[in-house]
Amino acid sequence: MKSLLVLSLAFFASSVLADVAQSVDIDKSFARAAIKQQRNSAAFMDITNKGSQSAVVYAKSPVANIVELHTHINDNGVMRMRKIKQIDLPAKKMVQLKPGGLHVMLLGLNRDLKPGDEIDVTLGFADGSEKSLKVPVQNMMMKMKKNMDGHKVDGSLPKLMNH
Ligand SMILES: [Cu+2]
Repeated sequence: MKSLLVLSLAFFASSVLADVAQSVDIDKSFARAAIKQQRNSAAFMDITNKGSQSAVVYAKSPVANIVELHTHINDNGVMRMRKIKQIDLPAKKMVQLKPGGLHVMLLGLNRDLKPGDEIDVTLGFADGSEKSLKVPVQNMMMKMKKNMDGHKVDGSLPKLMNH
């Protein structure tokens, strides 16, 4: 009888606790267009965490062979990309993934990303939950021009990093 009570309490607890995917809102998502020789891209978005402290611990997408979480660091005036283990999501805060900052790196694209396309991106959170997104592809040549000039390849990253 006692074990039944414990079991039902456990079930109750798991059914009322919202997972991270449910307490996170994604806005303004977009991915950078990449055609022809461009085999890399990146996805950006605003992530609002309405729940308690968590993190994005991985991302995946069917359009890329490798998907990594990246940030930029200022290395003596040169902005360099760095792979990071997770993107922290503080409680009740919005975290912006944007050009020149945090981003979801799409490496080894297996198709062109044309402006107007929509790609599937899935974010995985620290609690094991996942959120699937439809991310619109945008042409960012104008927007990115300034940023691209300083977007240098990090020595520890694979050669296919060419933007
Ligand atoms: Cu990157």
